[in-house]
Amino acid sequence: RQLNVAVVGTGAVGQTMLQVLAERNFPVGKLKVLATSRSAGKTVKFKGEDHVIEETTPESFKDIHLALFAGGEASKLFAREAVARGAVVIDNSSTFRMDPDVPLVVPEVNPQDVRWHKGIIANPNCSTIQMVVALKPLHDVARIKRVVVATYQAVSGAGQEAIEELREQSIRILSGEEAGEGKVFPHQIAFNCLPHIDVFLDNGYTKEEMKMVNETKKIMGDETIRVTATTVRVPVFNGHSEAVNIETERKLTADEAREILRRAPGVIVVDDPQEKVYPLPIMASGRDEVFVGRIREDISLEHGLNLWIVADNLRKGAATNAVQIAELLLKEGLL
Ligand code: 11C
Repeated sequence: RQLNVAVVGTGAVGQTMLQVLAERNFPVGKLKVLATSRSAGKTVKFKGEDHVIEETTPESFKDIHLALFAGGEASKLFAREAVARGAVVIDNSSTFRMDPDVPLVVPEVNPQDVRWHKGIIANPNCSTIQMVVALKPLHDVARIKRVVVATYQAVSGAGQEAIEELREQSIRILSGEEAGEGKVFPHQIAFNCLPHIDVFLDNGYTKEEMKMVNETKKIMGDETIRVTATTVRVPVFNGHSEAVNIETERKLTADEAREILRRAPGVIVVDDPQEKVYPLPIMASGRDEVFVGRIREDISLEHGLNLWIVADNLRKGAATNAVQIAELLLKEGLL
């Protein structure tokens, strides 16, 4: 059966959604590409053919079976309108993620949660997705009590304009000029690191950090896991990296963890440091799997492990995860 699909958003994530739908041969019948009036009239390619971008209105979702929202304001304005017109929405924005009526799904971790959807299924934050794909198989065996994570997040997570900002600043600095005023980041991003992603909250954490805390518990289905995060923007074009420390109830050796992760769905273990082999953003960029390496026992803790987790934030962190949810809905007869 062919499905009428709408993709809402034509930025970095929206474009990647189109690419992933095509690559995975998702059964797209009619395709609508929707965006704001700013992009309406322009064209995007899908399977080699030009599609004219239309301005999103509530009526855009008439006869649409599946609507993939890439993120941003559109979700608040149109996701419920789409559901009211019979579409199932997979939403990549943070709008509905913590809504108790909305499942928050990573197919390798909590596929069963798609079954209770009421029209909207939320796609988690990119930095959360890659972390839980690697942690869930360890949690199942040894129960994770606490997670301490520091992220090294690529600029593509902040969209197409952010990619341009890093490129232009880098060119200017390497040409001996001033970096100039940026529009996206609060400080120069080229040749710098910013411990600031999204806005600061009253507790001193950023919203991005609290997303990792709250979303991890919901996806893993375990409110008892304690999580603390420091999220950092680094001058990498694509691919988020994470240094993750976990404390488990039962002891796991590094070898056991490596074995568990080798068998885990969606994970590739890349861990031979003597040969200079470990995950890198340039290795993960363009791939759909989560790469894990530097797996070692925490020498300061009895039941602790350190891991280095890298994935393509636009693909597994956003578009691929959303399309995998759609595939899961199809398989379960929920679309
Ligand atoms: C970033 N994680 O890298 C953010 C982007 O809640 O979907 C994704 C924001 C979100 O800037």
